[in-house]
Amino acid sequence: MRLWLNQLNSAIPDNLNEPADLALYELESAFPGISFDLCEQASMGDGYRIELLNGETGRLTGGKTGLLYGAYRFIMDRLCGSGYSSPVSSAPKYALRMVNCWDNADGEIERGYAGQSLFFRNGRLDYDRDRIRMLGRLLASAGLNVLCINNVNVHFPAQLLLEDYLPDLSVLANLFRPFGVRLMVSVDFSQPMRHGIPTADPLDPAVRDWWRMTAERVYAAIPDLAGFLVKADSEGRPGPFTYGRNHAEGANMLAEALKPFGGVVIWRCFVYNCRQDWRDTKTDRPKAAWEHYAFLDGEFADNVILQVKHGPFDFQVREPLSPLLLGMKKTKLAMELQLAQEYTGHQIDLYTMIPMWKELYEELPADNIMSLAAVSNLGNDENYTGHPLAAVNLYTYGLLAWDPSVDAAFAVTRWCRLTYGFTPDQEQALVSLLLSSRRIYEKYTAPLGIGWMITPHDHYGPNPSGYEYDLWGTYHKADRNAVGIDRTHTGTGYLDQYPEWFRKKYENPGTCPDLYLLFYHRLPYDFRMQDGRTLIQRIYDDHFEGLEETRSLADKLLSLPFPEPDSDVIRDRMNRQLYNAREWCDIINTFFHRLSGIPDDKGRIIYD
Ligand code: GCV
Repeated sequence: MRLWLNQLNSAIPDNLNEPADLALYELESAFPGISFDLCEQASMGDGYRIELLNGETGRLTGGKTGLLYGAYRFIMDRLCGSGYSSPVSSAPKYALRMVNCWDNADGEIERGYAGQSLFFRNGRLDYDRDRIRMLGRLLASAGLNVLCINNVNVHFPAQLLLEDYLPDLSVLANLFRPFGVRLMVSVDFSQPMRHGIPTADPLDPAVRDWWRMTAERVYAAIPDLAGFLVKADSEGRPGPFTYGRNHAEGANMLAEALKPFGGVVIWRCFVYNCRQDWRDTKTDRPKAAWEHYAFLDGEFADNVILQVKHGPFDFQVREPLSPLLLGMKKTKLAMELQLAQEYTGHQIDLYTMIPMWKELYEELPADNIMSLAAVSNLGNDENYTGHPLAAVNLYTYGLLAWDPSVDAAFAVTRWCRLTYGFTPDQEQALVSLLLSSRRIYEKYTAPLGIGWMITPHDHYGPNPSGYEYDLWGTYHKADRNAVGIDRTHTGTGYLDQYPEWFRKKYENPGTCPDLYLLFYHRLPYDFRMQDGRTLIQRIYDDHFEGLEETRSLADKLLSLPFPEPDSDVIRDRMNRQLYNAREWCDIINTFFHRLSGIPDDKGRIIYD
């Protein structure tokens, strides 16, 4: 098993209590020939400045945690071959660089593809301290600093993290503290009702008191807890709507309780009707978040951050940027990404995400948000991410959260070098395979932004009509003539939620970027794409190409000298990806061929 920074000591001592102690330990054990002078300047926070004087003395200046980030930066730069002829300074763009684990107390992970939880077993906090320290190193070296360890769907007994399990949680917080990682807890909005209070109404004085007292207790045990993460009124979770209150009233009530302790409320905006009747053509699910939140812009307390999924649906391979991220100018926002490959191959198929994140930032001014969050792809598999190459997503996410202008190829190259130490040719081959993997996956799955043609619930493999007559609002409405939903002004009006520059880019099917075409438009199969091909031909071509490119990716990937046991795991997963790509290609092509009756103009095999 190879993790990035495997060049460092595999044991991290138990007795290093401060980030500066850890920084010194990591530096001195990585480079015994260099003596380091660490100078703490509190005002620098997470920022640092590194100098290498005459090659033998290093001087590191930084805030309390900045010293640690500086140490890892120096170590990684040197391992990647940087000379340090002049000083290097850096500070993160976002103060909160968050990882959200969807771990349940029984040890299962919702949408987890790397084994069981690293934190919970049998309903209790129960973990391997060495693995937690190793995780601390991985997170800190990637620049990540907030870890929410429990699922946003708070199933009993996870509520006890704020109650009987609080002492255990505090021990875990102590373990992460030297790594600059602060814990966060997902909370159940109805939790006061476990304590004899008949309501969870956010305006009820008894409810407010309960949360105030709870915050006091929690912060007495964990003074640097980052705050609470909340999924409310979403997919059956309790929330303010039950009491006729809006989400500003709900979030602000918790914010008031956390305020004296410097905690934040991270309030998720994943609210939509998950009991939709497929016959209902008035409701268009992507419009939901805007309808629930846009009118509340400016109403949230200053320690509330709205956490918005990057797209209006749910982590499909291609979705537009959520309109909330462009529209809520008076509200603190975090963008939520998903490292767990729920819809993107379950950490079986290769899928490197940073090219997609960089596309989001082409339309998202980095200052529109003040934080990034990502759903974790971690588990207790030996390599932490199931597929050894899925770790690139955790590492590059950290680099992006530190500096959204980071170059995708630079970030991926750095991960490859720190993990495998290949020759330059091998490294270049791996980097280019990783960078192409997202587009390849996109080609063989649901076409041109339409999404959702995936096996319901499990979300791996094709089932083009699996969600078509279901409750989730995720319809493509393919018939014998056309496919897609018109989301322009004359259709569902979804595009009206965006600023004019954005609308103009997508509203006309003749000029809409082709990869988003079926997200915004309903089009006949003989519609002419900008490149002259018909829509149906483009669908066939993409799918055949996606399968071919997967085959070529497999050949190239499997010729690289991965060490054991990575090579076995990679080979096994690659074979499963090949099977999956073929299923997707044939089923999607057959689906559209049967409906449209239009043959492939290149005469390739479509199974009818
Ligand atoms: C944690 C999707 C997933 C759910 C997840 C939810 C969310 O619906 O399938 O497993 O629940 O998103 O983000 O809250």
